[in-house]
Amino acid sequence: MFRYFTAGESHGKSLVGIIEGFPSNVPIDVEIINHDLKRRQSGYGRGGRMKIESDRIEILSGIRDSKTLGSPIAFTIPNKDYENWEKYMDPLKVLDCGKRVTKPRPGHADLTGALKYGFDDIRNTLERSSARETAVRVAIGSMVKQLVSNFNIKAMSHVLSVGDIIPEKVNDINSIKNADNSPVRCVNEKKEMEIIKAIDKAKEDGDSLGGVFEIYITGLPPGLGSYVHWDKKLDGKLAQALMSIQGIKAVEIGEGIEASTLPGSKFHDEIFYSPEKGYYRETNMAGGIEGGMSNGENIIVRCHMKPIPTLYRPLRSVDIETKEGFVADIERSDTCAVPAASIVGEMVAITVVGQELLRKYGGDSLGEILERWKK
Ligand code: EPS
Repeated sequence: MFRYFTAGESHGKSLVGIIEGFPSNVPIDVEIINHDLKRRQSGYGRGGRMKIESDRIEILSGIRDSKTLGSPIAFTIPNKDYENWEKYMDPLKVLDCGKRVTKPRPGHADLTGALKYGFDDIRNTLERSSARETAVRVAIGSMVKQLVSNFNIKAMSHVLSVGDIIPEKVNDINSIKNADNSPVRCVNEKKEMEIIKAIDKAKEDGDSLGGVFEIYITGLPPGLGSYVHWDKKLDGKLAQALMSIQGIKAVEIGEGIEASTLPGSKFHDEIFYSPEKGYYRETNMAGGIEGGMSNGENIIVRCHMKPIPTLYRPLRSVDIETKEGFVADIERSDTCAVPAASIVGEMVAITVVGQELLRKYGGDSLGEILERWKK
């Protein structure tokens, strides 16, 4: 089992990641990681910052000759914008406090973070609460994806809706593979146009939009996670990890929302058996998880993201220094980050699956895990 840490401020020198416990002999293609980092940065609706950054990973340890060593993998993703921010963000001496922030933005971590950690400059909170941190989680997920590809386990994501557009389910899950070809990562052409229009309109109005994205994980064996104790449940782990992505307010597994309204006879997936397929279900209302365990069907998770709280049409708040009310300053911001968040979701979900795969089939090297997998 591996664990991981992320560090770094949004306008600091660099983002940092460490993965400890990753098995040895896993081939890692750094260009695949860079490609996934780029996928996160693309997407219609991002703001000016994404024009500055072109994220690339720099591996510092744990990989030699493009194969993991079993030792901690350490890496950085430098922030290009740092050169514009050094005087405000220098770890040893801030030369210019001109960017001191005393006006908390509603919907952000700003006010509560400053109260919690005792700051009179909200920058100390907002730099770390920023979704920029997700670049590190994408890099980690990309390495996990390369690990689980040896077991033919795959993760995909796509955007179902933005704003009040009514989502339509996809019938053919193979079509999700084309999500990268859409600027909003939506594979339904009609919805894609609606989403682009909605983002344009929100931008024009100085507003922001949330939305829903869906993650599929395929190729899973039954039995990842467990029913025996609350903190071993796979659905619980996925929900925790996905909910921790900045802006995510709800996580639905399978038809979790409909489950509360349907009678049992219409919800539960019946079980069949054939010598070729083994046990299988013809429906997947459970989203591939029963009793906190993968049941061998595809895992399906939907995440609901709130609209970005930094608006060009500002909301009312209170200055932490003067305690006076004000209308928030206009700041550079994204209009909609749902397409980017779908990549983060895909990577975070596969990271959980990778951890659970190693928990069940674990070993020190890829070869050892593959041997246990085959048995
Ligand atoms: C973010 C605000 C914007 C986003 C940023 C997240 O950054 P800035 O304040 O520099 O304009 O672009 O997202 C990223 C930098 C990223 O890499 O995703 C925020 O406040 O959370």
